[in-house]
Amino acid sequence: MADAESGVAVAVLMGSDSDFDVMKEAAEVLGEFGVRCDVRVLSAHRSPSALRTFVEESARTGTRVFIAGAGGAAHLAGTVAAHTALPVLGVPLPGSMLNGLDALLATVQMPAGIPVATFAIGTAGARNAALFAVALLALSDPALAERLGAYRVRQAEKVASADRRVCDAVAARRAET
Ligand code: RP5
Repeated sequence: MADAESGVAVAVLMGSDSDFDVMKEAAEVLGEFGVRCDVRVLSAHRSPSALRTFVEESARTGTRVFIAGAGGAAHLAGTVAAHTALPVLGVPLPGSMLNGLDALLATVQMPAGIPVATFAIGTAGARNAALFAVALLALSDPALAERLGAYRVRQAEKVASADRRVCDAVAARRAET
């Protein structure tokens, strides 16, 4: 699932180490699927040269998908997309005075021609971006596609067992009255 040269198919980027608590969820999901990733703090505003160098170098050495999480005036994903035509998945992060709504709008409102796939604010977005990266890689990796299918089955089983628990609890309550 990764290029032989680097062995790393996905880069998980964040604008600050204050983003790590949320963005580590993306790395965890990728790990569950056996997808190796780089995890880096690189800022569109504070370290633009380092960001550009990283994007260009990692695209050259085999990275296939970039996940970029940032809060506030969140330009990280858009800046990554400006430097590569590979898929860029943006995760708006909370933590600002506007609780991530600013980051959501900054990430999603890209000009036509430079796309960023934008996910939910926060942890759900980080986890879903990782799952989406897995889905992209699975297009050319049947073993990974199988693991993604199995993940969906396990998820549905958890919902079914939650449903049984709730139905039992409701039935028990009704029997008491
Ligand atoms: C953004 O500004 C970062 O992605 C982070 O979410 C936010 C605040 O950064 P720090 O001031 O905590 O470093 O660029």
